[in-house]
Amino acid sequence: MSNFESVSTVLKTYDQQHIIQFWDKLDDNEREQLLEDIQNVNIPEVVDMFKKTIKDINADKQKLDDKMKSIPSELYGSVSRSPTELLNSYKEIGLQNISKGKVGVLLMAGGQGTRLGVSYPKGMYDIGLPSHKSLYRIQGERIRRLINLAQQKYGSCKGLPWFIMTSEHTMEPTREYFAKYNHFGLNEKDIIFFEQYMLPAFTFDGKIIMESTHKISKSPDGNGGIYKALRDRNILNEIKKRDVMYLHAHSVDNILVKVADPTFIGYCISKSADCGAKVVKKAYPSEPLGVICEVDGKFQVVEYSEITESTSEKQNSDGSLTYSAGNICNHFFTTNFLNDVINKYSNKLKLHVAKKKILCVDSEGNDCKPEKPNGIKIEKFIFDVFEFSNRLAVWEVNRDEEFSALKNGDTPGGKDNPSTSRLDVFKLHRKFIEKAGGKFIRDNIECEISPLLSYEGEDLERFVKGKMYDTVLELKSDEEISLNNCNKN
Ligand code: UD2
Repeated sequence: MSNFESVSTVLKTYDQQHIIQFWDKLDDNEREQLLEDIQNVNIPEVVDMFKKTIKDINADKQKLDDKMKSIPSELYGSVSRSPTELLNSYKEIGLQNISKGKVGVLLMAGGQGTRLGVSYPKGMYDIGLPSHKSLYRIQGERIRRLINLAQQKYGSCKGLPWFIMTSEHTMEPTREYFAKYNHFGLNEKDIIFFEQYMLPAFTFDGKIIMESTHKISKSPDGNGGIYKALRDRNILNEIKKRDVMYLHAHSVDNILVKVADPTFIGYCISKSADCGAKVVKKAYPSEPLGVICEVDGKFQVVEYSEITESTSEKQNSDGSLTYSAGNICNHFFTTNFLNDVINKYSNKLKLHVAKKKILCVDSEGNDCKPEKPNGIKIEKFIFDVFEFSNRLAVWEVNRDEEFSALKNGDTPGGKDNPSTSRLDVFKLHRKFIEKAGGKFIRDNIECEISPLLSYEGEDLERFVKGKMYDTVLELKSDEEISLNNCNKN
């Protein structure tokens, strides 16, 4: 049987023959592309996924809301409620494990950045800091600083591997970007890229949507696609081979992220947790953060898009939000837990559906831009494995020190955009300088500290103590200063 014949038999069995309806009009190149596209999709599996999710499309959100219970804040740890000695002891545990090479970073960078409106990977975005460093660069330099701190404290560091999940759209540009910038001075062998899988979009009646006459409409399978990708791209084995026991997983778009945060890692280890989640207090009811709560006796994250407005607005008697433990896409996993999830539970992960306006072709093969949702996208969420955890550690952090999301393009008065991210960096870094004995003549001075100099405000006294700043302040490492001088000469 030819390739075309075997493909068309499968399509017929699963009622998807429309995928090849324009076959006779395609040239050889287009036919080849279409066949490859179809063969890259596991048709029986995705059609089965559609059947499982279709029931949820119109499901009453109220049902989930009725089952949600808030978690009393005493049940989780918190930076602001912990004494300094305890925080230092967590940090020490984390840093010691980093020095022994037991910690790895899992970066989720497969999203499409649709809301931000850029066509390149979000990690390459420059929010307009004085240094013009991108998100990727800032995160890479934070890893370098931690390696340095571990070396200073324990005499050596076996490495802090960085596992970066990309997708079809972000893989090549990300790789090229890292190579162009010399992997930000990190050891290339400790940066491992892997690609998540894609899922086709469906019409409401279960037909795979065609983006063009010879291309299936596909998008990444959600950040919960990380489990399948870790297994099928052989990354879990790589993690085990390197003897990494703890992973810090986070989103690409938080400018303040403490990559491989030793305090969080130390907290989770000391609680014997198999997985963990950082939270911040939700700022306002409609803030796009999932909330950690209890459902059917288990802690889980309920995503912001999946609860009703009235639930998100619920208040306690003192006026605080009932569901205030805001998820910031910042998680801890032991390698053992990942191994269990991947081997035992990956087929049990929930499938989430979102109705979307999806570009498509009509029955004549003309491009269509729908004005209302015409289909669904299916996604998995990274936090849906919490229900399989034996011990989930929740750690509340201070928003001004650890969370400022970059989601949207700049608009006047807008939220979570390049301007708000930039201002949050300036504010935090001014606080670091002031704590180290420096002063600012005004409180709106732009201030940026290189991650190569300081991870979270440490070691700054020698640069700033007793100094008064009246204009933009960019504190750079010696390496950056000499590189700048070389570039000038
Ligand atoms: C995420 C969280 C939400 C809250 C918020 C904070 C999930 C499912 N939701 O919502 O609860 O914590 O962040 O800012 O975690 N990504 C991939 N592959 C994909 C889709 C996304 O790698 O297929 C990455 C994406 O590049 C980003 C992260 O996952 O780094 C979060 O993705 P998002 O921006 O789509 O999630 P958001 O803001 O809706």
